[in-house]
Amino acid sequence: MTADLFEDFTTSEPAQQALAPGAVLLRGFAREAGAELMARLDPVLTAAPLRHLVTPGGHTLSVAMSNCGPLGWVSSRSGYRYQALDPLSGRPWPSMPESWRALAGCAAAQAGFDNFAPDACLVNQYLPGSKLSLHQDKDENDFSAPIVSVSLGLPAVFLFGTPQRNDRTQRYRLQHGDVVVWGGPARLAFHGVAPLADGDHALLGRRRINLTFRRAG
Ligand code: MD6
Ligand code: FE
Repeated sequence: MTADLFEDFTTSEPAQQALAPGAVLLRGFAREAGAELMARLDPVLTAAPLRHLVTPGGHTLSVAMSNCGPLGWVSSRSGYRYQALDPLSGRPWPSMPESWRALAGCAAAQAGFDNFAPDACLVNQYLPGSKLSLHQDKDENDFSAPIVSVSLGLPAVFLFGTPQRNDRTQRYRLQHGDVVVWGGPARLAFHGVAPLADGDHALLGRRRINLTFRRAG
């Protein structure tokens, strides 16, 4: 009761918002950890630099991507897949920082998915204008595990629908520290990110970083 009143008077939106059965937005869940999470970013990106992947259809993604953890998601003319080696270096992806893994596990548990053990973390960098078209995350072998998506830096508009491509999508503003978890009946929901608006974030400058944790293998 007290907590509800407190929330109502301090923010216009609840800290935890159901997007669909199996999908929840945890507002500010990673805000306190944000600086620690960001401190682990440079070493990951030094070992496995951000790159613009090409889709099987021949388009170049406006979002720059890298990975850490045992498996990494890659796209090329020959398809989408997870692989243990970075095609740029021929070496394993850098290891997943323990604080990242822990944060993802806590967020999953908060959303009702216990024992989430991600083996892949996709790092996405959005610059002003970068966008991600509506898609499903369906290249993983294990759909019983949720997707955990952590937003850092500039705010973005996240589009979230259902497992049917033609259903309406809802729009949610994701801010620094927000975490979205989707699994169960929402695991194959279509989702995307609208073109990033320009801005200047105190910690990250003119960009948005999204960390997406999966159980791929
Ligand atoms: C987001 N990202 O940036 C959501 N999926 O908030 C994704 O859904 C996503 O960034 C697959 C590959 C890269 C992504
Ligand atoms: Fe996705």
